[in-house]
Amino acid sequence: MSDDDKDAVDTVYAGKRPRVDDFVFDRQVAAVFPDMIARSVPGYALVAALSGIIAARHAKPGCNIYDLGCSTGAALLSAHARIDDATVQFIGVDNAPPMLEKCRANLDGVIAPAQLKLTHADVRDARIENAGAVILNFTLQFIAPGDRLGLLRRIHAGMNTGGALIIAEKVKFDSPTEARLQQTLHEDFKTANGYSDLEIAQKRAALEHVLVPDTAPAHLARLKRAGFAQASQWFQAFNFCAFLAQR
Ligand code: GEK
Repeated sequence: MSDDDKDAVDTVYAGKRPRVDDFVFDRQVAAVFPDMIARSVPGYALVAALSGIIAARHAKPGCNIYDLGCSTGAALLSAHARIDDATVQFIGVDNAPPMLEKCRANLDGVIAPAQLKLTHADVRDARIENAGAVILNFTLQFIAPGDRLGLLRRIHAGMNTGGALIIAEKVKFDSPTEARLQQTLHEDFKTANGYSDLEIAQKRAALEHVLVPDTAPAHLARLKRAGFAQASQWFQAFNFCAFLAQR
């Protein structure tokens, strides 16, 4: 991250828009991403930090640690900080060039070039092999629902026995009462972090067709269907959850 961007405040949806287009991870979003995600996703920093701890517990010498939808590299940095082994490879994949550029700027000089591979690709096309841990945080929700099981099966197939898949997601709820409550609390979180009602409403409209959440039980059931020996939930803050599946 350059010094310019470190403190860049997210005002992407602050101005009234005549029409709100679907959300994209473009240059404008990449420039303010750390601020946007910290103020929008309750527990984001904790999830990134704990993902690194979980990845480290599952890393074996010579294995690959993947961050699929790596954005600016927070989870990769966290994993690297806890894995003191020069034979481990850190592989980040993202299909948005501006996000990957930020990621490279953040990781260069921290992770040795020989241990780091950043790939511009759709996670559905990424080659996954010899994986000790795969981090898929806040990214499966952007994949077409019909492609999600296939992606998880490919991750499972590329994972070493004893390896871990870490998934964090926005979730939905079967109960309308709980759905309303959690959405209200999430909006309260955004208000507390300085977003206006207009910003919250325009961002919601931008994400409506782009971010398609599943329920937590649907995540757990699909992880089992994908072949994982065990799957559990280890985090929730309002309508955001994280899961751990082991092969
Ligand atoms: C974090 N894990 O900071 N293929 C590759 N990348 C994708 C795809 C896809 N099909 N779809 C979306 N992305 C990160 C996640 S954001 C989450 C952060 C959010 C990428 C997209 O370009 C973006 O960088 C990331 O997934 C999702 O924990 O903003 O809500």
